[in-house]
Amino acid sequence: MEHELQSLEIEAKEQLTQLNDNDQLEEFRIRFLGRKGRFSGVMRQLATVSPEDRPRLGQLANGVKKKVEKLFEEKFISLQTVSETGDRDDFGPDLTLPGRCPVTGKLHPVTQVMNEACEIFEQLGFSVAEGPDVETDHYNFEALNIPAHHPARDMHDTFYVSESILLRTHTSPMQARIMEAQQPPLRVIAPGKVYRCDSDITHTAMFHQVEGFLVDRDISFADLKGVLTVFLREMFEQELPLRFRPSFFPFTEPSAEVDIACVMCNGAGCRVCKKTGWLEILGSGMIDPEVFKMVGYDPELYSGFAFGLGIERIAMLKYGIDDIRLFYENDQRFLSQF
Ligand code: 2NL
Repeated sequence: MEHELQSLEIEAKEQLTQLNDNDQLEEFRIRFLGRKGRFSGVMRQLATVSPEDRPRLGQLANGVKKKVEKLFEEKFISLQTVSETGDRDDFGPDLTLPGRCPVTGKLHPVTQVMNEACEIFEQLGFSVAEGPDVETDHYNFEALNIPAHHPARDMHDTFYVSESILLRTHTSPMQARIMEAQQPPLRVIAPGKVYRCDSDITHTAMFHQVEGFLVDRDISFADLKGVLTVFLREMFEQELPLRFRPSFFPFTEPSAEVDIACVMCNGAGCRVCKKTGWLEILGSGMIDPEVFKMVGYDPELYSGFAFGLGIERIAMLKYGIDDIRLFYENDQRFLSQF
Protein backbone atom coordinates (compact mmCIF):
# COMPACT_ATOMS: atom_id res chain seq x y z
CA MET A 1 0.00 0.00 0.00
CA GLU A 2 2.93 2.32 0.70
CA HIS A 3 4.18 1.69 -2.83
CA GLU A 4 0.83 2.35 -4.28
CA LEU A 5 0.60 5.67 -2.45
CA GLN A 6 4.04 6.68 -3.67
CA SER A 7 3.32 5.92 -7.30
CA LEU A 8 -0.09 7.55 -6.97
CA GLU A 9 1.60 10.77 -5.85
CA ILE A 10 4.15 10.70 -8.66
CA GLU A 11 1.53 9.95 -11.30
CA ALA A 12 -0.77 12.67 -10.03
CA LYS A 13 2.04 15.24 -10.13
CA GLU A 14 3.03 14.23 -13.64
CA GLN A 15 -0.49 14.35 -15.01
CA LEU A 16 -1.20 17.71 -13.40
CA THR A 17 1.80 19.37 -15.04
CA GLN A 18 0.72 18.03 -18.43
CA LEU A 19 -2.92 18.98 -18.50
CA ASN A 20 -3.81 22.42 -19.77
CA ASP A 21 -7.53 23.05 -19.71
CA ASN A 22 -10.42 22.90 -17.26
CA ASP A 23 -12.01 19.80 -18.81
CA GLN A 24 -8.83 17.81 -18.40
CA LEU A 25 -8.52 19.10 -14.86
CA GLU A 26 -12.04 17.91 -14.08
CA GLU A 27 -11.25 14.48 -15.51
CA PHE A 28 -8.18 14.39 -13.31
CA ARG A 29 -10.27 15.28 -10.28
CA ILE A 30 -12.73 12.47 -10.94
CA ARG A 31 -9.93 9.97 -11.61
CA PHE A 32 -7.92 10.78 -8.50
CA LEU A 33 -10.06 12.58 -5.95
CA GLY A 34 -13.58 11.53 -6.95
CA ARG A 35 -15.85 9.21 -5.01
CA LYS A 36 -14.79 6.21 -7.12
CA GLY A 37 -11.28 7.56 -7.72
CA ARG A 38 -7.85 6.22 -6.82
CA PHE A 39 -7.76 7.74 -3.35
CA SER A 40 -11.09 6.31 -2.40
CA GLY A 41 -9.70 2.92 -3.48
CA VAL A 42 -6.70 3.31 -1.20
CA MET A 43 -8.93 4.39 1.68
CA ARG A 44 -11.02 1.26 1.24
CA GLN A 45 -7.88 -0.86 1.39
CA LEU A 46 -7.10 0.69 4.75
CA ALA A 47 -9.91 -1.36 6.26
CA THR A 48 -8.09 -4.56 5.34
CA VAL A 49 -4.64 -3.79 6.80
CA SER A 50 -3.64 -4.95 10.28
CA PRO A 51 -4.73 -2.72 13.20
CA GLU A 52 -1.06 -1.96 14.11
CA ASP A 53 -0.31 -0.57 10.64
CA ARG A 54 -3.56 1.24 10.18
CA PRO A 55 -2.76 4.55 11.97
CA ARG A 56 0.60 4.99 10.19
CA LEU A 57 -0.79 4.12 6.75
CA GLY A 58 -3.87 6.24 7.35
CA GLN A 59 -1.68 9.22 8.15
CA LEU A 60 0.47 8.60 5.10
CA ALA A 61 -2.58 8.35 2.82
CA ASN A 62 -4.04 11.56 4.23
CA GLY A 63 -0.73 13.38 3.75
CA VAL A 64 -0.51 12.34 0.11
CA LYS A 65 -4.13 13.25 -0.48
CA LYS A 66 -3.61 16.74 1.01
CA LYS A 67 -0.55 17.28 -1.19
CA VAL A 68 -2.41 16.26 -4.34
CA GLU A 69 -5.39 18.42 -3.40
CA LYS A 70 -3.09 21.39 -2.95
CA LEU A 71 -1.42 20.82 -6.32
CA PHE A 72 -4.88 20.47 -7.87
CA GLU A 73 -5.94 23.85 -6.42
CA GLU A 74 -2.78 25.52 -7.64
CA LYS A 75 -3.35 24.16 -11.11
CA PHE A 76 -6.98 25.32 -10.98
CA ILE A 77 -5.90 28.86 -10.11
CA SER A 78 -3.19 28.97 -12.76
CA LEU A 79 -5.63 27.72 -15.44
CA GLN A 80 -8.09 30.39 -14.30
CA THR A 81 -5.48 33.15 -14.67
CA VAL A 82 -4.44 31.92 -18.08
CA SER A 83 -8.00 31.84 -19.36
CA GLU A 84 -8.85 35.27 -17.92
CA THR A 85 -5.81 37.06 -19.26
CA GLY A 86 -5.57 35.10 -22.48
CA ASP A 87 -1.92 34.85 -21.58
CA ARG A 88 0.28 31.84 -21.09
CA ASP A 89 2.13 31.35 -17.84
CA ASP A 90 5.38 32.42 -19.42
CA PHE A 91 4.05 35.95 -20.04
CA GLY A 92 2.90 36.32 -16.44
CA PRO A 93 -0.42 37.88 -15.42
CA ASP A 94 -1.79 40.92 -17.26
CA LEU A 95 -1.04 43.76 -14.85
CA THR A 96 -3.27 46.21 -16.73
CA LEU A 97 -6.43 44.32 -15.67
CA PRO A 98 -8.42 45.89 -12.83
CA GLY A 99 -7.93 44.10 -9.52
CA ARG A 100 -10.65 42.00 -7.88
CA CYS A 101 -12.37 44.32 -5.44
CA PRO A 102 -13.67 42.94 -2.17
CA VAL A 103 -17.39 43.54 -1.70
CA THR A 104 -17.69 46.04 1.12
CA GLY A 105 -20.74 46.43 3.33
CA LYS A 106 -22.53 49.76 3.78
CA LEU A 107 -24.87 51.33 6.25
CA HIS A 108 -28.57 50.85 5.50
CA PRO A 109 -30.05 53.94 3.77
CA VAL A 110 -32.38 54.48 6.74
CA THR A 111 -29.38 54.42 9.11
CA GLN A 112 -27.53 56.84 6.83
CA VAL A 113 -30.39 59.37 6.83
CA MET A 114 -30.90 58.88 10.57
CA ASN A 115 -27.20 59.60 11.23
CA GLU A 116 -27.34 62.65 8.96
CA ALA A 117 -30.37 64.02 10.81
CA CYS A 118 -28.66 63.50 14.17
CA GLU A 119 -25.48 65.20 12.96
CA ILE A 120 -27.38 68.28 11.78
CA PHE A 121 -29.16 68.64 15.12
CA GLU A 122 -25.93 68.02 17.03
CA GLN A 123 -24.36 70.91 15.11
CA LEU A 124 -27.28 73.02 16.35
CA GLY A 125 -26.39 72.15 19.95
CA PHE A 126 -28.82 69.26 20.55
CA SER A 127 -27.68 66.18 22.43
CA VAL A 128 -28.86 62.69 21.49
CA ALA A 129 -30.79 60.44 23.86
CA GLU A 130 -31.94 56.88 23.23
CA GLY A 131 -34.56 55.04 25.22
CA PRO A 132 -36.40 51.71 25.36
CA ASP A 133 -38.63 50.47 22.49
CA VAL A 134 -40.92 48.85 25.05
CA GLU A 135 -42.56 51.65 27.03
CA THR A 136 -45.16 52.24 29.64
CA ASP A 137 -48.53 53.71 28.81
CA HIS A 138 -47.55 56.52 31.18
CA TYR A 139 -44.54 57.81 29.21
CA ASN A 140 -45.95 57.05 25.76
CA PHE A 141 -49.31 58.75 26.40
CA GLU A 142 -50.14 60.14 29.87
CA ALA A 143 -47.01 62.26 30.29
CA LEU A 144 -47.52 63.70 26.82
CA ASN A 145 -51.01 64.96 27.55
CA ILE A 146 -52.80 62.00 25.97
CA PRO A 147 -54.98 60.55 28.78
CA ALA A 148 -56.92 57.30 28.41
CA HIS A 149 -59.88 57.63 26.02
CA HIS A 150 -58.39 60.78 24.49
CA PRO A 151 -59.33 60.68 20.79
CA ALA A 152 -55.66 61.26 19.90
CA ARG A 153 -54.93 57.67 20.99
CA ASP A 154 -56.74 56.57 17.83
CA MET A 155 -54.06 58.36 15.76
CA HIS A 156 -51.54 55.79 16.96
CA ASP A 157 -52.50 52.20 16.18
CA THR A 158 -50.74 50.87 19.25
CA PHE A 159 -49.23 47.40 19.77
CA TYR A 160 -49.96 46.55 23.41
CA VAL A 161 -47.83 44.06 25.37
CA SER A 162 -50.15 44.25 28.36
CA GLU A 163 -52.66 46.76 29.64
CA SER A 164 -49.99 49.26 30.65
CA ILE A 165 -46.97 48.15 28.56
CA LEU A 166 -46.69 48.86 24.85
CA LEU A 167 -44.32 49.31 21.91
CA ARG A 168 -43.66 53.04 21.74
CA THR A 169 -45.65 54.75 18.96
CA HIS A 170 -43.24 57.71 18.87
CA THR A 171 -39.87 58.57 20.47
CA SER A 172 -41.24 61.41 22.63
CA PRO A 173 -41.59 59.15 25.74
CA MET A 174 -37.79 59.46 25.99
CA GLN A 175 -38.15 63.22 26.01
CA ALA A 176 -40.74 63.07 28.77
CA ARG A 177 -38.27 61.01 30.83
CA ILE A 178 -35.55 63.60 30.25
CA MET A 179 -37.76 66.55 31.18
CA GLU A 180 -38.72 64.74 34.38
CA ALA A 181 -35.09 64.13 35.32
CA GLN A 182 -33.41 67.37 34.20
CA GLN A 183 -34.02 71.09 34.45
CA PRO A 184 -34.01 73.56 31.51
CA PRO A 185 -32.26 74.81 29.46
CA LEU A 186 -32.48 71.59 27.41
CA ARG A 187 -31.95 70.74 23.77
CA VAL A 188 -32.40 67.02 23.07
CA ILE A 189 -33.26 64.77 20.15
CA ALA A 190 -34.46 61.19 20.46
CA PRO A 191 -33.86 58.97 17.41
CA GLY A 192 -35.10 55.40 17.18
CA LYS A 193 -37.56 52.74 16.11
CA VAL A 194 -41.27 53.24 16.65
CA TYR A 195 -44.19 50.86 16.09
CA ARG A 196 -47.70 51.25 14.75
CA CYS A 197 -50.12 48.62 13.56
CA ASP A 198 -50.31 49.94 10.01
CA SER A 199 -48.92 48.78 6.68
CA ASP A 200 -49.16 49.86 3.02
CA ILE A 201 -46.86 51.46 0.44
CA THR A 202 -46.12 54.42 2.72
CA HIS A 203 -46.42 52.71 6.15
CA THR A 204 -44.60 49.82 7.83
CA ALA A 205 -45.42 48.47 11.30
CA MET A 206 -41.92 49.54 12.41
CA PHE A 207 -40.33 52.75 11.23
CA HIS A 208 -37.80 55.30 12.44
CA GLN A 209 -38.32 58.72 13.92
CA VAL A 210 -36.24 61.57 15.17
CA GLU A 211 -38.10 63.75 17.63
CA GLY A 212 -36.62 66.69 19.41
CA PHE A 213 -37.38 69.48 21.81
CA LEU A 214 -35.85 72.65 23.16
CA VAL A 215 -36.84 74.29 26.46
CA ASP A 216 -35.51 77.55 27.86
CA ARG A 217 -36.75 81.00 28.91
CA ASP A 218 -38.27 83.14 26.13
CA ILE A 219 -38.42 80.50 23.42
CA SER A 220 -40.86 81.49 20.67
CA PHE A 221 -42.28 80.11 17.47
CA ALA A 222 -39.53 82.06 15.65
CA ASP A 223 -36.94 79.74 17.27
CA LEU A 224 -38.89 76.71 16.07
CA LYS A 225 -39.00 78.14 12.55
CA GLY A 226 -35.29 78.95 12.60
CA VAL A 227 -34.14 75.50 13.78
CA LEU A 228 -36.42 73.56 11.41
CA THR A 229 -35.53 75.79 8.44
CA VAL A 230 -31.83 75.16 8.99
CA PHE A 231 -32.46 71.43 9.43
CA LEU A 232 -34.42 71.06 6.19
CA ARG A 233 -31.95 73.18 4.22
CA GLU A 234 -29.08 70.96 5.39
CA MET A 235 -30.98 67.70 4.94
CA PHE A 236 -32.10 68.40 1.36
CA GLU A 237 -28.91 70.28 0.50
CA GLN A 238 -30.79 73.20 -1.02
CA GLU A 239 -32.74 76.33 -0.11
CA LEU A 240 -36.24 74.82 -0.21
CA PRO A 241 -39.44 76.87 -0.01
CA LEU A 242 -41.19 75.94 3.29
CA ARG A 243 -44.76 76.27 4.45
CA PHE A 244 -45.90 76.13 8.10
CA ARG A 245 -49.48 74.91 8.24
CA PRO A 246 -51.68 74.94 11.40
CA SER A 247 -52.28 71.45 12.78
CA PHE A 248 -53.03 69.60 16.00
CA PHE A 249 -50.90 67.45 18.29
CA PRO A 250 -51.96 66.74 21.87
CA PHE A 251 -48.58 67.76 23.30
CA THR A 252 -48.11 71.05 21.44
CA GLU A 253 -50.14 74.27 21.19
CA PRO A 254 -50.05 75.88 18.71
CA SER A 255 -49.00 73.06 16.39
CA ALA A 256 -47.75 73.24 12.83
CA GLU A 257 -47.01 70.78 10.10
CA VAL A 258 -44.13 71.77 7.90
CA ASP A 259 -44.31 71.27 4.13
CA ILE A 260 -41.46 71.57 1.66
CA ALA A 261 -41.89 72.43 -2.03
CA CYS A 262 -42.20 69.08 -3.82
CA VAL A 263 -38.69 67.80 -4.55
CA MET A 264 -40.00 65.81 -7.53
CA CYS A 265 -41.66 68.63 -9.48
CA ASN A 266 -40.29 71.77 -7.79
CA GLY A 267 -43.79 72.80 -6.75
CA ALA A 268 -45.42 72.46 -10.18
CA GLY A 269 -47.70 69.61 -9.05
CA CYS A 270 -47.18 65.89 -9.72
CA ARG A 271 -48.29 62.42 -8.62
CA VAL A 272 -45.98 62.41 -5.54
CA CYS A 273 -47.35 65.69 -4.13
CA LYS A 274 -50.87 64.86 -5.33
CA LYS A 275 -50.82 67.97 -7.54
CA THR A 276 -50.49 70.32 -4.53
CA GLY A 277 -46.82 71.23 -5.14
CA TRP A 278 -46.14 70.61 -1.40
CA LEU A 279 -44.92 67.64 0.63
CA GLU A 280 -45.67 67.20 4.33
CA ILE A 281 -42.33 66.57 5.98
CA LEU A 282 -42.61 66.99 9.76
CA GLY A 283 -44.84 67.86 12.70
CA SER A 284 -43.99 70.49 15.29
CA GLY A 285 -45.32 72.98 17.80
CA MET A 286 -44.83 74.93 21.03
CA ILE A 287 -44.86 72.46 23.96
CA ASP A 288 -48.23 72.57 25.69
CA PRO A 289 -48.10 74.08 29.24
CA GLU A 290 -49.95 70.92 30.40
CA VAL A 291 -46.87 68.85 29.46
CA PHE A 292 -44.65 71.22 31.45
CA LYS A 293 -46.92 70.90 34.49
CA MET A 294 -46.79 67.09 34.20
CA VAL A 295 -42.97 67.06 34.37
CA GLY A 296 -42.80 69.73 37.07
CA TYR A 297 -41.66 72.77 35.02
CA ASP A 298 -43.20 76.19 35.66
CA PRO A 299 -44.95 77.16 32.38
CA GLU A 300 -44.77 80.83 33.43
CA LEU A 301 -40.98 80.60 33.48
CA TYR A 302 -40.24 78.29 30.58
CA SER A 303 -41.38 77.77 27.02
CA GLY A 304 -40.16 75.46 24.31
CA PHE A 305 -40.84 73.79 21.00
CA ALA A 306 -40.85 70.17 19.86
CA PHE A 307 -40.93 68.37 16.55
CA GLY A 308 -41.06 64.90 15.09
CA LEU A 309 -40.11 63.51 11.72
CA GLY A 310 -40.22 60.14 10.01
CA ILE A 311 -36.83 59.02 8.69
CA GLU A 312 -38.16 56.64 6.00
CA ARG A 313 -40.36 59.42 4.64
CA ILE A 314 -37.38 61.78 4.36
CA ALA A 315 -35.22 59.05 2.77
CA MET A 316 -38.00 58.31 0.25
CA LEU A 317 -38.25 61.97 -0.78
CA LYS A 318 -34.50 62.51 -0.79
CA TYR A 319 -33.87 59.51 -3.04
CA GLY A 320 -37.14 59.35 -5.01
CA ILE A 321 -38.28 55.98 -3.59
CA ASP A 322 -42.01 55.31 -4.03
CA ASP A 323 -42.54 52.21 -1.86
CA ILE A 324 -41.44 52.16 1.81
CA ARG A 325 -41.35 48.35 1.84
CA LEU A 326 -38.23 48.39 -0.35
CA PHE A 327 -36.26 49.42 2.74
CA TYR A 328 -37.11 46.16 4.48
CA GLU A 329 -36.91 43.53 1.73
CA ASN A 330 -33.08 43.26 2.01
CA ASP A 331 -32.68 43.19 -1.79
CA GLN A 332 -29.00 43.86 -2.48
CA ARG A 333 -29.82 45.46 -5.85
CA PHE A 334 -31.79 48.15 -3.99
CA LEU A 335 -29.56 48.55 -0.95
CA SER A 336 -26.24 48.70 -2.82
CA GLN A 337 -27.34 51.93 -4.54
CA PHE A 338 -26.89 53.99 -1.38
C1 2NL B 1 -45.52 64.10 13.63
C2 2NL B 1 -45.68 64.83 14.90
C3 2NL B 1 -44.40 65.76 16.67
C4 2NL B 1 -43.42 66.04 18.80
C5 2NL B 1 -43.65 65.29 17.67
C6 2NL B 1 -42.39 65.85 21.05
C7 2NL B 1 -43.32 66.43 21.86
C8 2NL B 1 -42.94 66.77 23.13
C9 2NL B 1 -41.70 66.54 23.57
C10 2NL B 1 -40.82 65.96 22.72
CL1 2NL B 1 -44.06 67.46 24.15
N1 2NL B 1 -41.15 65.60 21.49
N2 2NL B 1 -42.63 65.47 19.76
C11 2NL B 1 -43.99 67.30 18.89
C12 2NL B 1 -44.76 67.78 17.86
C13 2NL B 1 -45.01 66.99 16.73
O1 2NL B 1 -44.52 64.93 15.58
O2 2NL B 1 -46.46 63.94 12.92
N3 2NL B 1 -44.35 63.65 13.32
C14 2NL B 1 -44.04 62.95 12.11
